Amino acid sequence: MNFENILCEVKDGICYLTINRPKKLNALNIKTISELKEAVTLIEKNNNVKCIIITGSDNKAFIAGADIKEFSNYKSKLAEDMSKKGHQLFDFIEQSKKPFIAAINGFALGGGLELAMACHIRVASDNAKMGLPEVSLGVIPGYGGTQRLANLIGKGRAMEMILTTRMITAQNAVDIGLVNHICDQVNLLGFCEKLAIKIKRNSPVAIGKAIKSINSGFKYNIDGNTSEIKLFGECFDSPDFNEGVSAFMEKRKPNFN
Ligand code: CO8
Repeated sequence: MNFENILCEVKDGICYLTINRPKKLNALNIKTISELKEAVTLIEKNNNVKCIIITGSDNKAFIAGADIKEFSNYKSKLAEDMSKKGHQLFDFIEQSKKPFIAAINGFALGGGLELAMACHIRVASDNAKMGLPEVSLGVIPGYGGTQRLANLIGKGRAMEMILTTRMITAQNAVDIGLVNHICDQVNLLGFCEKLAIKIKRNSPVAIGKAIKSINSGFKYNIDGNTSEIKLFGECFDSPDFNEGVSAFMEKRKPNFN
């Protein structure tokens, strides 16, 4: 599989997917989202793949969010469409019968943390920082974050993380159950590989059904996601959105009234 913004390699039943835009801290632009969709669709059908590890290239970021420059001129309709596409991809990953492990090797922010949360297991390197900074840009998490974060760490903590935009450390993330494990950055992929090897010894059919069964306990979030898509789109018609995104691009602090 040849892609522009992702690397994809299959070895001994494990597929390694690396988001590869290091100069932009692996930010998810439309091209990357569509390549990821193509890759995971092929992986789902490939019987040689038993487990997938997703990571970011270089040692600074897993993914620093959706590409802010790309969506800076969006209005509500386009934003809703983008949010829907992201939801479809991340739901596909969450509902996959093959386990996805997120190897969080640095910043996992906004859409990046949302992708990690769609994976079945998360492991973070000790330098990782995680957060959902969207409200500082005048938008809200639009790839399932308002739903999955609350499911993973509880409503109160999710409210605080989203409303304050505070980035948390890997140790904080382990403490609140956002990630399963923490390890040195150099050992991160090896650690994830060991998990993948343990998993792929087991029945692929049973693994698929276990994932489906665990997920079925959280189906109530479908309404939440529909409302998130609509609300996310609405943010793009607000002056706060223009101010938040302009401030980021001009490398200054936003000034919201
Ligand atoms: N989008 C686009 N470019 C980015 C992003 C991003 N999310 N993050 C970093 N970059 C770029 C920077 O602009 C910079 O590029 P350049 O060199 O051309 O100026 C380069 O990556 C390196 O970044 P910095 O110089 O900023 O590196 P620092 O070490 O100073 O800071 C940070 C690292 C703290 C991670 C900082 O880059 C940052 O705050 N990034 C933005 C984080 C953020 O707000 N993410 C959330 C985005 S919103 C989102 O994800 C919504 C999800 C739903 C989307 C639905 C789509 C419509």
